[in-house]
Amino acid sequence: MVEKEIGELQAKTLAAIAAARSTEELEPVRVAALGRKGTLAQISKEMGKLSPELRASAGKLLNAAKQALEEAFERRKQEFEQSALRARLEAEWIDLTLPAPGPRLGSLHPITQIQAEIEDLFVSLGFMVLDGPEVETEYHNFDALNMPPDHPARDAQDTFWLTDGHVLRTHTSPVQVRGMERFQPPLRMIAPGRAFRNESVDASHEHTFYQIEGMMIDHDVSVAHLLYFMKTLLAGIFRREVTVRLRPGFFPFVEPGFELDIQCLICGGSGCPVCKQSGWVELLPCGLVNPNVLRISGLDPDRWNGFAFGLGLTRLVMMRYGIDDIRLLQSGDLRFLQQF
Ligand code: 2NL
Repeated sequence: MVEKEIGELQAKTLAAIAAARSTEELEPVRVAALGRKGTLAQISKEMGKLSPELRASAGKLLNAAKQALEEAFERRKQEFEQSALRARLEAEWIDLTLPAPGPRLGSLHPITQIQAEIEDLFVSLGFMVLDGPEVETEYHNFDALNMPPDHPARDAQDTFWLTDGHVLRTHTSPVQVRGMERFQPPLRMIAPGRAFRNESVDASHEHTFYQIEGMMIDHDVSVAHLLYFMKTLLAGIFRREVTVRLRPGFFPFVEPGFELDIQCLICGGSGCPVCKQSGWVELLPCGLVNPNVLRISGLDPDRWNGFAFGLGLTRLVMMRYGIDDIRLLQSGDLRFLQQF
């Protein structure tokens, strides 16, 4: 009777061990069979009622069943541990022979890129690239450029004045004035950098903008030379030949002064929204250096003359990439910057 009970328990428990899917499912099966109040303990207690002969043989059988079940539990538990380990090794391996991902690279701001391109182009044409202070004297920013004391650009509404009489330069022209003071002609130089105007900021006006001014001083420089260099410059920027025209323009530092237009690159001159149906886009002011400007910086206008121009980099970048809000350029917004 007891033998049968032990046999059934063993068979049932072995089946439950095999059916368990995890260590967690296994534990209640073990407690039910081998625990202190489990079935085996129960049977063991009942065996006290048996005769000594029966008790001895049943006791042997019980011990054998207990050992067999304990072994079966242990094996099953190890199986679970093995497969858990295999799954982890499969999921968590890393290949230490792969190259490291390396630092995340940034990129140059689009204005810096176009500035570098134009610098390279002018260096190849024999120009110096000059730098100068952003906080300027009134003399270098205005007087030396033949701008009369009552010129509207000097007004505090257009210019940031410091309390000590200095200004934030309103163009990079003063760098070229300093170039004329420092070097002897013949002279070819460009002055790239930041300039500042007291503007209310909106989608097309910024208080800080970037430009490159340039000038060449030599003997008998003509408008033909100016046009040659401007066409070479624009072909480099737009990577194709461009058709240009000059309209008269007035700036105190040049005489004659011009507005240089290019034939619209979008429609080829037939008229479109970009050129406002005119076929032409205004690009840069330029001219022959006013003799007064040469004289103020100590050059003899009877021996020397030259051409000069001012190119707004901010507008050029907006044209090249189709940027419709000037404020994006100074925003520091990575979603914008990462496109370049
Ligand atoms: C502008 C200004 C121009 C110049 C700038 C210049 C400088 C010297 C002498 C003569 Cl030292 N001219 N610079 C000449 C013509 C136009 O434009 O604000 N352009 C965006």
